[in-house]
Amino acid sequence: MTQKNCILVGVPLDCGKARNGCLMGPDAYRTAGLAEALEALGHSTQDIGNVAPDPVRTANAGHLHKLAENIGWTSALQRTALDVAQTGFPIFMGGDHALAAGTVSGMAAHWAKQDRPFFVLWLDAHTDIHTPKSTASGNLHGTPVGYYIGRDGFDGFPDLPDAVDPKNICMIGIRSVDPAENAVLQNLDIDVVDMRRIDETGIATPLAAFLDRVKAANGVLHVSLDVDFIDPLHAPAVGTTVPGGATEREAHLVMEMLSDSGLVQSLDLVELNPFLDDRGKTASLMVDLTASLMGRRVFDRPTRDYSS
Ligand code: B3U
Ligand code: MN
Ligand code: MN
Repeated sequence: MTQKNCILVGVPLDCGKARNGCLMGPDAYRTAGLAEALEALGHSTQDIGNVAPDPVRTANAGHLHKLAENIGWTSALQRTALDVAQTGFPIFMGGDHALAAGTVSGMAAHWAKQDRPFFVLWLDAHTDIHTPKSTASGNLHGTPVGYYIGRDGFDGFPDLPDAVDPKNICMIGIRSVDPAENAVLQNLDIDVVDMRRIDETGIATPLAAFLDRVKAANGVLHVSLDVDFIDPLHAPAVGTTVPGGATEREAHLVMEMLSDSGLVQSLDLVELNPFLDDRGKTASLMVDLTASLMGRRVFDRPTRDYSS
């Protein structure tokens, strides 16, 4: 992979759900040696420290958990993404998945200015496509996809500069979908790769088909990696464990294929809760997966072309 200038952005956002701990995520990635792993691969790194949310006051959050704080993070991160995308390859060290409302919408705005089609790979057990009106839990980490595709119901949130086209989204690892999410997904062209499809075809087939589409469109790709994409056996440091997830090997294969594609331009690492980790093993696995995405290989071999 070509050498990148990796901009490490700490996002200690912990307001997308009730269980605390994701605010320690950025420091866990620093402790697990994310910058060192990237530098060992020949990339340059720049850790710009932690972002802070914009101050926001809203009345009447109803059953929504920390609505004002979520809005303040979304505007701050949208701005930050637009800014750092100009100088390098942003790696957003979360923080829970509510951060993706800001990071993905900011990256979409950046690439819209360059007239490049923007695609998102959502690696997650969940589809996170609720709106503040449809969420039953009130946890806004279940809503970022709803925000960045431009669904109604995000009162008080910053205006969306450029909505992501649902046709340009692929979700892999899905195994927990609420009824309201299922209903909206029936009417959208998001490619939802649930665990059944992974079992039927293997994980490489749907990913290769998606990467072919990105390439054919001359597009760029943002990857949003939720810790719970991976099975909790390998990645226990997450608040919402859902059994039956991707294996460590499947997760590495996804990252290696993404690396071979050369299409990825930005990355979210989300939902790591170091308070729940087992001697840092989840933080270390997330660093190793990022290294695979950025070119680490166990053995030199020709780049594999998966296209049909
Ligand atoms: N869909 C559920 C559960 C959930 C979504 N994202 C996570 N959990 N991590 C909800 O609360 O919206
Ligand atoms: Mn998620
Ligand atoms: Mn999830």
